[in-house]
Amino acid sequence: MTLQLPADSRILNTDFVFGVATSSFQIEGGLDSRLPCIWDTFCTQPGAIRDGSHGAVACDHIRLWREDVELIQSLGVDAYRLSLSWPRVMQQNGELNPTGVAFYRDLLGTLKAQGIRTFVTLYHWDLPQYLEDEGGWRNRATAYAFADYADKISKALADLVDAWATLNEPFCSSYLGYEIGVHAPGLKNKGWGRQSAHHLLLAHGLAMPKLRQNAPQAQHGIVLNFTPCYAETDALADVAAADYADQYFNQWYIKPLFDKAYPACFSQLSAEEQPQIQPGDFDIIAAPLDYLGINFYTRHVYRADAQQGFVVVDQVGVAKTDIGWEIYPQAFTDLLLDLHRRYPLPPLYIMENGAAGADELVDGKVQDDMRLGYYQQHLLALDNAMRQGVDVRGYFAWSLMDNFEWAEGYLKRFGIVYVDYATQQRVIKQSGLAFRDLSLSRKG
Ligand code: IFM
Repeated sequence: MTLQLPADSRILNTDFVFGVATSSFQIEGGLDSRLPCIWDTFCTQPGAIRDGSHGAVACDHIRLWREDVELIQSLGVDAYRLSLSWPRVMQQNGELNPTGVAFYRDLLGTLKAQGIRTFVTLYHWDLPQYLEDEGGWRNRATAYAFADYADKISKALADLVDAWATLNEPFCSSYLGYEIGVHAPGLKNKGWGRQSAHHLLLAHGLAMPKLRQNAPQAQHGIVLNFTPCYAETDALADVAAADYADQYFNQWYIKPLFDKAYPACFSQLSAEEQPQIQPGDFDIIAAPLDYLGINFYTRHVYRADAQQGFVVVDQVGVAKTDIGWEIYPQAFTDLLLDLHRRYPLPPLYIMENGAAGADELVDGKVQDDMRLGYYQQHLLALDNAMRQGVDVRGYFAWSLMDNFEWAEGYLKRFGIVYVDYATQQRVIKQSGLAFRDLSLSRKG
């Protein structure tokens, strides 16, 4: 099976960036060569990770990175999106860790030497534990620590990075980590979730001018995830419920970047739940962006609920991925068009899109038809949005390879490359082969 796009699709233009993505904690391992992070701690909490696993080895990328670069090269993609491990490159005294910096210089240098463009995220959830011990993202000082880290590491790697992103999915870091506690550091307090979100956005805004100054030739932005919110019925209450959820889960993270304000749901929070905002914060947060990264996987359907305000309505009898997320590509098109209408967007990159599958290696092959179908449908949905005027410059598959899927441990496989965790053997899945063929077909 192949991935097919209409011959006149702009996705097929050679200047459209095709890439694969990973993150540090999910693939690196190498726990002994860096400081502990909040996920190391979270993984020790009984019941926090579904299979009781941790990231101590993961895909052992810290040892196998040369082979992994060859793998990326063999996929025929233009770009690789990775994240830096903050606790690998910074020491507690605020100095860079030369060993950690050398690792990324070697990795990025090798990618560049192979002609692969480098998209680097500074924060994909692995906060140094020593900062969490001081309050983590609840503490305003963490935003300044992040800006300092961004400053130092962007100076050290400036010549090797094509695009910097400050944060990946601040929704997950704040809401999942500090508000409902299903991700590290596992805290459950609405006010802490909102305050953490504000400090994350502040951290982004503080880092942007430093990135721009240290790497003027690179592009600078942030990566946000969106789960579009649909009302179950046309009833006013359901429509209002979906709108509230959209403000709370999606617009909260993008509106301050462009409008210097939180959405209207802010005023419905109690005084303790409202984040403390200092004068000038929104001016910092709304630093100009060269690009906006978008991550999309699924949608949610909402119903009004007398007690909770809104509830997610499970969709029965519809196609879902192995992690239980509905496959609904129309929401991808809808999302892009909606953002395009609401905000003065810079060029967009789809930084993550993909599906978890119950993959099995049989006779040296992984026949992941569901994932292949998912990519096919979502590339068409993207093409549809681009035809209606949305300026999208690139698309990254999540993920290059199976990896540590956070609270799901190693149970959920998102890779277009299969990883046998017992042997660390990598096998390109059928979706990966199709992705390679599509990417190479653009180059004639
Ligand atoms: O694996 C994650 C990734 O780290 C962030 N975005 C969603 C992916 C799938 O859950």
